[in-house]
Amino acid sequence: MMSDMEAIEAQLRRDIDAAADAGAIEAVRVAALGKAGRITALLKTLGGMTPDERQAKGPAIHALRESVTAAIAERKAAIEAAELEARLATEKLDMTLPADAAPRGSVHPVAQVMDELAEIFADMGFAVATGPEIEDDWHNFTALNIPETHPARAMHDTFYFPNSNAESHAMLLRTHTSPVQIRTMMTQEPPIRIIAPGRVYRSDSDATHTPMFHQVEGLVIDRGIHMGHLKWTLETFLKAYFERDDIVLRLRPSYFPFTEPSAEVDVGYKQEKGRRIVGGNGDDEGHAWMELLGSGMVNRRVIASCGLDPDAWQGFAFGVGVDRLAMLKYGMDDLRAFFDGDLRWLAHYGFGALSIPTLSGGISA
Ligand code: 2NL
Repeated sequence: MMSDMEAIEAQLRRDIDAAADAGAIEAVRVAALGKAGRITALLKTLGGMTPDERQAKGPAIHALRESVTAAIAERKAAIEAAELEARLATEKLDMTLPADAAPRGSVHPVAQVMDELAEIFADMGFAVATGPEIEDDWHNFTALNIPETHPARAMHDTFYFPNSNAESHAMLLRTHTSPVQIRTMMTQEPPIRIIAPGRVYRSDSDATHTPMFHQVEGLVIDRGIHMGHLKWTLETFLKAYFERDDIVLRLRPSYFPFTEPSAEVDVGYKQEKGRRIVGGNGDDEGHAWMELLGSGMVNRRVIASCGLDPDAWQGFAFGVGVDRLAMLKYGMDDLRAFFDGDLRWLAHYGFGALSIPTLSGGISA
């Protein structure tokens, strides 16, 4: 028996010393200590012994199991250390290599222009207001002095939600950002100075109209506001936006139900290499006028709809298409390309994420 165990131990120690890699040492472990291993078999013989026999032979068998287990663990650690050493010696990582080029996104011109507008108007004391794109017809029409029967409602080609009927709380996609201003007048005390930029929707689709487009409206409510404030604000805004001092405005009488009086605002421009360059007097040689904004003094009925006293508070408002502003400044000629999601178009017309417009840095620099 004793010589049996000595033979097993001697053989296992030779196998352990001969194991050259992780697979080999594992095979030795299974052959010795696994379910059908030789030491496991020895341990099983203890079960069939009398207590005296077990007391006599048990300690040696357990000692053998422990010394073989320790020898295997030691050999395994040595093999792992040698394998790591070999990898460190052969595998090299050049930390000075350039990283793989990751695809880089860009800021859409519409987003960039909205940031420019926020920056320009912030400098004049305007806050940015936002609101829901799904509106009810009271905030989108009724509060703006556009009653159910008013022809202006048909003008808007509104997207209504199913089960909307004219009488009861029709839900719709907002046709302008005016409802944001209505909500602001109903929840904030004047004086109010806000711009409301965002997506608006009209059932209209051709080369120059997309069913979704972007608008920014502005609103000032204070005491003693008059059209001089409106004209100065628009002139200051357009000079900052187009980054030139020679912007000339022409105000033409117009009609909107939500303003009285109302004025269409034209700017002078000239055609250069097939592009419209904003600036100069539209009546000058080589120049013409282009309609750019709608504006006016907020209708008393709109002020009253929002729970304010129109004898105490006056205001002006305006609306302008953001997509058109972007096209005029950055020279794109097809509105539909704005919303195609073509990455080549974005690579060409998009802005770097860090080119943040500031007045001090040059608004589009
Ligand atoms: C246009 C015309 C305009 C307004 C929008 C407005 C909003 C309130 C009250 C009164 Cl809450 N007016 N907005 C006023 C005049 C014109 O937009 O041609 N937009 C592209």
